[in-house]
Amino acid sequence: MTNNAKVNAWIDEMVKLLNPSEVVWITGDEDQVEELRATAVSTGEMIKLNQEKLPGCYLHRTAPNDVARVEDRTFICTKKKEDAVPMNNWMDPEEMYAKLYKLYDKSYTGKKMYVIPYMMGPVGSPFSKIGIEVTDSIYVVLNMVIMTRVGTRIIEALGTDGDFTKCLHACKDVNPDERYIVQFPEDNTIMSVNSAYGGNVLLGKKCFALRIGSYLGLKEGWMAEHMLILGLENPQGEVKYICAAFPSACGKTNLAMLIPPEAFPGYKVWTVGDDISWLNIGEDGRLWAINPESGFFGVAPGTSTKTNKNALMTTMSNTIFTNVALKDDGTVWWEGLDGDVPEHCIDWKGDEWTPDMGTKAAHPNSRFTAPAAQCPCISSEFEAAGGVPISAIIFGGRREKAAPLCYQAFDWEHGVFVGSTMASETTAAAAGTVGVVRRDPMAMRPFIGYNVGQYFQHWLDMGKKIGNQPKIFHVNWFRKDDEGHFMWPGFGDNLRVLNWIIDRCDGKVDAQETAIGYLPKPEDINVDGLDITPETLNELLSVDKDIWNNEVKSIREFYASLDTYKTIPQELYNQLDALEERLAK
Ligand code: OXD
Ligand code: MN
Repeated sequence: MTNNAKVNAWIDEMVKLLNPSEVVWITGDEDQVEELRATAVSTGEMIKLNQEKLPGCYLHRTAPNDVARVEDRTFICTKKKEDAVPMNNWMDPEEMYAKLYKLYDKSYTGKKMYVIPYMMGPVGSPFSKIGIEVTDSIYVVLNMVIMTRVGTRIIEALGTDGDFTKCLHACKDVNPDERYIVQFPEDNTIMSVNSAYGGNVLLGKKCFALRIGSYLGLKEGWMAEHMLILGLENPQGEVKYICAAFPSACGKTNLAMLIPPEAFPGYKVWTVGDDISWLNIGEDGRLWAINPESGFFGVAPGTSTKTNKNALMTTMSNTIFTNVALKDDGTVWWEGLDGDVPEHCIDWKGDEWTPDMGTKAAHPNSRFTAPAAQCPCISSEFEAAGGVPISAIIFGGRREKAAPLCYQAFDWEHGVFVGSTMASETTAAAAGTVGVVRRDPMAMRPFIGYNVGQYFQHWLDMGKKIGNQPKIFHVNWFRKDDEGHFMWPGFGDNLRVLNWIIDRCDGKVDAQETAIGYLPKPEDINVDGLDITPETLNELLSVDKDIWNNEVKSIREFYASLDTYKTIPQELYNQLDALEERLAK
């Protein structure tokens, strides 16, 4: 398939290790992909859905113990421990390789070995990178075909001498006690074993595009971030691009595909990406973003015509659904989808389900894997080799109380401080307790491929190199009143806040200066057609000093917990002191 000696040597090594019955190179040709679908259906690995209503769509169920990313089983293995901890689990690479090689040993016996050459980023972009994933799972192959650019054209792009990220996956028996998701950044290598759930096994996504990507970004002077990318077009036809980092399952896909409310005629949102951005400094001194992925691996529950019509439309064909419910008519269902709750379906575990059972029909982290090109609002710049120029960066999380609806950082350095202290209530995207507040710097907590203090320093250093810096903002769509109701409608109405953000970038609107940053003046948020009282809006745009004094304490503790190797930049401690002083005034 290739005359790249490095690829061939690695594949030979893998064949010896794994002992497959056959090696199958993924060419990306439709005939081959169709044959794989048919095989997966014949073995029960996938269920063909109603092809009249959902052409090209399939359903897959994972093992009930294998439904989310497993952060406690995810490791960054670097020669020196301090290059990975304290935010990551660490093990000495030699020790980890020995452990893993034992687990992989002959694990493909009697199975085929699929070799997927793939590219993260548009073909032809100087910012794109190549990986090769070896897997024993057709489900992984079919997902990678949607989520990345795969096949012969990537082998051609790699050439005889090109470098690639080595990605090895084996389902084995999905034993959670021997499940490992391991990155070896210094060897440009990823190894995943004993899982078949998306985020753990589609190795181009979190493992490569974020963990290995962030490490490469540090070495090479760019950034890999857990950010959506959208273009906001105004009625004059001008498009401004925004990146936004929210933790997993906090609405990145929804914001990326937002449909403007009626009060904003002539506005449009164009989707460039919904999860990951790779950011490079352009010759013009601006920050330019590409989306390394070519599909959406979105959370299904809660997706409806009301919350995200564009996502729903994207999934109407050629989509793989994972762990959603199967309706009697061969279509799919999940909690929060439009229409009536079905009287009967097969739940995500494959069992009979009726509404009176009181259980969820779809797993809360059930997903759709859909081609980005099918999105009705996909940006014309989606395949642009140079990416799109970023005007604003937004950080945000789920906070019931602390964070106001929106505020702007005073400058880049303060923005890095704001990002580094981000906090959010946990969701079902990762295994573990849901709903507890945890600090999630830049929404990258599970994805930084190296030491977090160095990562903050990299953000500060990049700021110095970007001549024309994007402005940095923080948003919180999830503020609740004392009765526990959401105070802001969210979804399409978030455009009202994006519009203020772009106006700030364009210097068109004033703001109130507060201890935590610049807040919108209530009259500058267009609430036409919205059922919201002036009191609620004022409260959404207020800063509670008691809460923020507690935040200061909690951030101090957080920084201390990260600073075992004294890597947290002094600038960030200075920012914290300055915040404390402003609050005391
Ligand atoms: C994702 C995640 O799948 O962040 O995007 O978990
Ligand atoms: Mn994500």
